[in-house]
Amino acid sequence: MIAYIGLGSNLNDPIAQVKRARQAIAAMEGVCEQGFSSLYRTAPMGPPNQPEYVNAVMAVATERSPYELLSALQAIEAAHGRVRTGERWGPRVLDLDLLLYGRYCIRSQALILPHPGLAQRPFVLYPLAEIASPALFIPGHGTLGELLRRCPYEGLVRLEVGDG
Ligand code: PH2
Ligand code: MG
Ligand code: MG
Repeated sequence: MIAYIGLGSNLNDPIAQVKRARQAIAAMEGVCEQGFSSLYRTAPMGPPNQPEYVNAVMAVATERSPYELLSALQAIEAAHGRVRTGERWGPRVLDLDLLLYGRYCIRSQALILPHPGLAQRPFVLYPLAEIASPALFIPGHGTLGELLRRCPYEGLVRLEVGDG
């Protein structure tokens, strides 16, 4: 299955956080990196009195279930110093979001797929568009190309060209 993961950080050297997280994900058992976007510096969504984020999107091929993937991502967040404060959309050392898992639609306590918010967030859609086809189908929303047309390129600065 092809899955897409959103990476974000706005504390403690965000660029290094995102790069380290990429290595950790690529090293996971049953996961094979398929692509990695550029890094973007992005305006914070949510409370405005927080530093800018660095965001990127990674594609992986995986044999692991969406729940296994989710808990492995949460373990990486914790290992990389993520402390869950409970503040909604507040600053964080590392945020790893499972965005898409093939065409799965899941609505459980632990996991919602596609990731809610994916369809409106420029810091997800534009990096995703670097490593996925505009024809990528996003259940409940249509194609990536359609979503991009409705999402202004706002608050994004591309930092480094991806090598995915
Ligand atoms: N993540 C949040 C809250 N706000 N803003 C940007 N620009 N990028 C993020 O990844 C982000 C955010 C909570 O996950
Ligand atoms: Mg997030
Ligand atoms: Mg998250």
